[in-house]
Amino acid sequence: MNIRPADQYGGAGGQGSYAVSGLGTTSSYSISFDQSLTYFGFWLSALDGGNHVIFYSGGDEVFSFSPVDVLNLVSGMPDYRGNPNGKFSGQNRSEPYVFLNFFADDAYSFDKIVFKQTNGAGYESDNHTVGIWKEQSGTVVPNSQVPEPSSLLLLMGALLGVAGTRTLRRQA
Ligand SMILES: [Ca+2]
Ligand SMILES: [Ca+2]
Repeated sequence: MNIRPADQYGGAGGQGSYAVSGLGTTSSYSISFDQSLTYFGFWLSALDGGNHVIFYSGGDEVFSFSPVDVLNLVSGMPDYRGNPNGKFSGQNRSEPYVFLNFFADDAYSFDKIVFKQTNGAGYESDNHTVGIWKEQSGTVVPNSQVPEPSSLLLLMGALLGVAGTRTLRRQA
């Protein structure tokens, strides 16, 4: 994993630094937790076609979220295109910038998250947020929009972050 100062591709708020994968053919970075969690949120910036986030529990994959899933979320919402922050506002306008919230349903949980890119373009992330959720918020994404490599996929859904929406409106 590389840490970069904020630029047009990442850095929440247009300042500080952010995490990004290497730029080789494929690369990844991961976060492991010493307890099981049911909530993860992060600011995904400059989405590319090979950017996948994958959740694990005890070494088993329980959920993955593909670039197409992100594109489905922001379909018809041009405000989520391009960097929304500060001096980088409006740059890289073709790529989505979103805060994603993931809530594990029922008895399911995760203890590791992998950010993986498969097309030589970086996977940028920032403001990693973890916890055990009690109440969901945001725009619920129907499970039908998510492809199904396994039945476990239906146990988690992704929500667009309210905070990201507010940021974009302020910039508008
Ligand atoms: Ca940051
Ligand atoms: Ca990217």
